[in-house]
Amino acid sequence: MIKVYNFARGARGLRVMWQCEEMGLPYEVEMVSYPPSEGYRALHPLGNVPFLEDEGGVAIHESVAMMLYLAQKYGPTPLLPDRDDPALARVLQMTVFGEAAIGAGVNALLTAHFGAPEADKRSWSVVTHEASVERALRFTAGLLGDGPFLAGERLTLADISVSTAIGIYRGALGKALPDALAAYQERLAARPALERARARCRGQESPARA
Ligand SMILES: N[C@@H](CCC(=O)N[C@@H](CS)C(=O)NCC(=O)O)C(=O)O
Repeated sequence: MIKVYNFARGARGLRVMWQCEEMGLPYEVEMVSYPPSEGYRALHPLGNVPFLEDEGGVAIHESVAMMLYLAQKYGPTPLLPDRDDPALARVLQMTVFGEAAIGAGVNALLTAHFGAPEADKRSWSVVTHEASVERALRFTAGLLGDGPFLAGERLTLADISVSTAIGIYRGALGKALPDALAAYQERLAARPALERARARCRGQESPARA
């Protein structure tokens, strides 16, 4: 059985749960306390989330790798076009871009926003990360254009990955979005699969592995 370890508000764990809901895959969720316990660190020494376990000793600690693993292991799924589909390249590119270009940059901004001494909150490094994330968002809005999704007429892993990173940017940093991305976020938020995943998150109250 697929098991997703996540913080109560861990957005990247929601990436994986949302995908499971879209694919109709059964999964368990175990909440991780913050700071993570010794028990959790014994399982995953980096101590961050999400962390995924599956049958056969599978253990993964990068959310995009989890998404690709689930699509390949339990697909075929329209979320990941097959090898002959021209949409495959864009889906792979934007799925990785969602974490490498947006999510990772947002993490650097969050660290500065919540942790840096006042004098460093607008350091060269912070301003550079901010410009880079904003550039990535403009690029994403341009790619989306008037389309409903990032790679054609249907939802793919690219949307789940990118939209989650945009959600962290907006939610945790309180940043405004270009209009096209704000509308995109609203459309995706109304998907029943995402609503179910969010409800599963809310339903997990007791921190595990304390
Ligand atoms: N690249 C990783 C990033 C994981 C990450 O930054 N997770 C956050 C929560 S969404 C976290 O655990 N932050 C606390 C920490 O790193 O100690 C992924 O996509 O899974």
